[in-house]
Amino acid sequence: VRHFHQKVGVIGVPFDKGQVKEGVGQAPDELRRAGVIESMRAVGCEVTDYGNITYEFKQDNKKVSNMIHLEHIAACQEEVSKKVQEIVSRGELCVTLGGDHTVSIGTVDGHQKAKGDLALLWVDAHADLNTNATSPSGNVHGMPVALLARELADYWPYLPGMDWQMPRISIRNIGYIGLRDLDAYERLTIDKWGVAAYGMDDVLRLGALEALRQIRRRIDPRQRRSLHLSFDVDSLDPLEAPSTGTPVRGGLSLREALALVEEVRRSGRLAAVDLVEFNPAVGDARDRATTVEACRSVLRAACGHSRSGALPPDEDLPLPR
Ligand code: NNH
Ligand code: MN
Ligand code: MN
Ligand code: MN
Repeated sequence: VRHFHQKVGVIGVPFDKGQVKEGVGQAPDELRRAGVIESMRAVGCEVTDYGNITYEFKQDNKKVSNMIHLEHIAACQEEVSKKVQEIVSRGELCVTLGGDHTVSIGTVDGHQKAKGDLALLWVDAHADLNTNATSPSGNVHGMPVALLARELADYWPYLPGMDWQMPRISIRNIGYIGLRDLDAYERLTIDKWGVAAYGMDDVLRLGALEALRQIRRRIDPRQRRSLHLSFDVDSLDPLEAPSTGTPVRGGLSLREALALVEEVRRSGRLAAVDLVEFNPAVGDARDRATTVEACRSVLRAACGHSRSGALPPDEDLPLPR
């Protein structure tokens, strides 16, 4: 059996203006330095690294209240969207190394433009469902899902610079796993729309894989949508991924997270993966190394590595004598 060589296109988005801590913008290059691209190749993927996304900042005086750096976000994520659309259209699995979680505004938009209907799995301690009217912080990394969801379009004012982005995904095609730190209005939104939102309590009660099975049945009942995995490293327990801006204790073990990513990968419909919120400047060298290794194993799982060795052996492996 000749195994399928998955083509993977990687972009880095060294963007940190969706939140206030320095350092998250260094993550893509830090991950490259640590050899994650080679680790994905070692799984058997044909990986093209398209480098980092750059953008031209257009000074814009129209400010939107309680939305920090919207003008940077609008300009950067428009470029991200274009690049992701191009990579997904080419049939490559698009892997985006963030950057804070605002990069998913661009990646999901680009994926959607390439593939039409998609199902979005948001793995996170947080729901990222605030609007500028409900956000406790004004940080846009807490708002991407609310920008992407069609049903929430009327809750936003006009956003200058964001005309390229249309909220086209139904909130019914968005699922969460790993939640444990929600703001009041996020809870309200989840309840109002009956969002497939699974917290750490659900992971404990059902197990991670059963929770995922239920989510997939709800967000993609006919199992035909292109799948987008948006993985915030703060979904992991801080013991597994300490170098992140807003750690919340009591999170996913790496064991659970890898089982989830392996299962998503096995669906055969995974078209885009975002790995966001790794901040190499948080913690010490050991924290950074722990977090890099967690990121590496998540990316390997997304590329088809299975801990049970389920990949067919390479045809050019020497046979045992
Ligand atoms: N919910 C908070 C906010 O909106 C925190 C969001 N922080 C995240 N999200 N890291 O994933 O500001
Ligand atoms: Mn997030
Ligand atoms: Mn988070
Ligand atoms: Mn081969």
